[in-house]
Amino acid sequence: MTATQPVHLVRPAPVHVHPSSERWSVEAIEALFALPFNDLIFRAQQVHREHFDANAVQRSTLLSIKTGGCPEDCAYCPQSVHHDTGVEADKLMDVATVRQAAQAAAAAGATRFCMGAAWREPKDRDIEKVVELVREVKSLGLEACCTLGMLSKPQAQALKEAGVDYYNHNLDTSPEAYGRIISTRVYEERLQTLAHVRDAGMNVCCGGIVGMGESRRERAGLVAQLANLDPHPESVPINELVQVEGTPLAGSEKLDPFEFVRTIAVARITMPTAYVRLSAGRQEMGDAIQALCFLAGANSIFYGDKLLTTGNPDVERDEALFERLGLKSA
Ligand code: SAM
Ligand code: DTB
Ligand code: SF4
Repeated sequence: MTATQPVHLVRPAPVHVHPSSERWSVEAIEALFALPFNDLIFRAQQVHREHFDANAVQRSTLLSIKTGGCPEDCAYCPQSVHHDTGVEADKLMDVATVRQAAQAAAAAGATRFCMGAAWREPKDRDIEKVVELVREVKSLGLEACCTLGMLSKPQAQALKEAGVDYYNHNLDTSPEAYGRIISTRVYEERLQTLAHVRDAGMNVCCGGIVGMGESRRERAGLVAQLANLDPHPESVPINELVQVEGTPLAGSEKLDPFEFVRTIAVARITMPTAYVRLSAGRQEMGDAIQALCFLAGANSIFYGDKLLTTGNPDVERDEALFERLGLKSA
């Protein structure tokens, strides 16, 4: 017998938790991505357990309140007028329809209701109508979230006053990859809206999409942008590209599912107090990969059988998965 500890008893190095103000370099994030899978997941679990109940998952339900006809050319999006996807352009939904959907979401167990609109940026009169919808959702005891495109400062303030708890505005990919995906706006404009949301006092929900043909370095670049927002977002949706026929990204090479799980883990480690949401792409994912995502620190999902225009696992399947994994609602 030697004095050396058997390998299986050697503990990984202690986790260094970065305070929110500390900047993450792309290289440091790439180094996390490059860890052996088990070490990465272990570190993510450690960080997760320091800040959250490891068995609680928050549930948000989405509703597309204004579908299609969007002037932006986001290469992933079925709602852009630039792509022929068969998604029809609709007008803004009326209050009664939204109330009904929100009631159903609350009854199914969602705690947050997220209203999405296919706008580049809302007009002031759109905001007036959305304010009415927000009041309705809040009156049901749900948290309200909106994702309406770019906002001016006063528009962000008006939403905050109406009771919006979270504003979702994704950076989607790294600054370097952005121009390959969207040509009708620049990264800086997204950052500007995020600043307006923060200044107005709403919680920031900001994440991105992986599986768009980006490199690992570019995935690390996206996470660095998110983690270096000061403070980092309270909610971080990690979407896997849902490939929609007619969009330029349909037919992209599918991401290795373990790389998706790694992205979740890296988001958890770099944004310790954020709700990391396992977002679009769950319908195409097996239960085992979803379970790994929860193990990697995902603690929020979109809940209900539809995202905005594409499908999501139905409530029964999610209830069964929660039961099998011993997960509870946050
Ligand atoms: N128009 C607003 C905007 O772009 O901010 C709000 C709605 S937009 C549909 C919200 C987010 O949905 C996008 O930022 C993107 O991250 C996500 N998304 C859109 N199409 C997607 C797809 N096919 N797969 C995965 N995520 C998608
Ligand atoms: C987010 O990050 N993902 C959601 C929500 N925020 C608005 C949207 C996913 C959309 C997936 C494609 C669709 O259903 O149209
Ligand atoms: Fe429009 Fe948003 Fe879709 Fe881009 S992601 S095309 S801005 S709805």
